[in-house]
Amino acid sequence: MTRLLLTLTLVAISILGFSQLQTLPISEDFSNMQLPTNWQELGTWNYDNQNETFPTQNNGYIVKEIDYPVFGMGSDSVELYTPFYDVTAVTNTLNLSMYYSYESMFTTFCNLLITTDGGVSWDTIQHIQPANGTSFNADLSSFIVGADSIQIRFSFGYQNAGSGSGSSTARFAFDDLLVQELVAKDLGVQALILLILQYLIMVQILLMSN
Ligand SMILES: [Ca+2]
Repeated sequence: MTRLLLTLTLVAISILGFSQLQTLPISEDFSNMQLPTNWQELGTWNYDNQNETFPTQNNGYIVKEIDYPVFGMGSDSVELYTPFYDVTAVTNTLNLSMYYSYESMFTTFCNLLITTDGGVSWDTIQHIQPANGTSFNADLSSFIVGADSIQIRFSFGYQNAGSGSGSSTARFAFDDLLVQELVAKDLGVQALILLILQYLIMVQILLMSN
């Protein structure tokens, strides 16, 4: 019942917040060691600043540990939502990057999701796989065709976790989330370099022919 109320509250907050679009980029290094302003969580996430290799781990990162569920059956998850961001002005590649560690001693899932309709439906950007201190990139361009806004969501949990021991845990930590539009390279400079190279090749040919 409590969970249902939490979910309904979150949906209500989402709908209210939907009209207050943020401006890209999404740039979060968790330097306040607390839930960032306008982010929402379902379940409690924690914060740490040690034992990782993230570029800004020293100022804090977000982390969640899940203990092995009793009997390994049923399901549960913790969710984390960014605010809504305006993507109407995006014309180039919209890229997501982040650093993360994910380890699990029983069957869990860790999904990176995106919505473009205010949280009514969600597309999976990536089923995150267990890895120790690695980085991740995703091109979001195909998800935002015709969209006005995006919201990113992390969903970490288990469903029918299977066999294991009572002391098993799963852990997901991430940091330095950046969602930004990649600016096209300066074609003027590229053209100039190409022209110089062509000139040098021509000079070389002329010298060789003499
Ligand atoms: Ca950090």
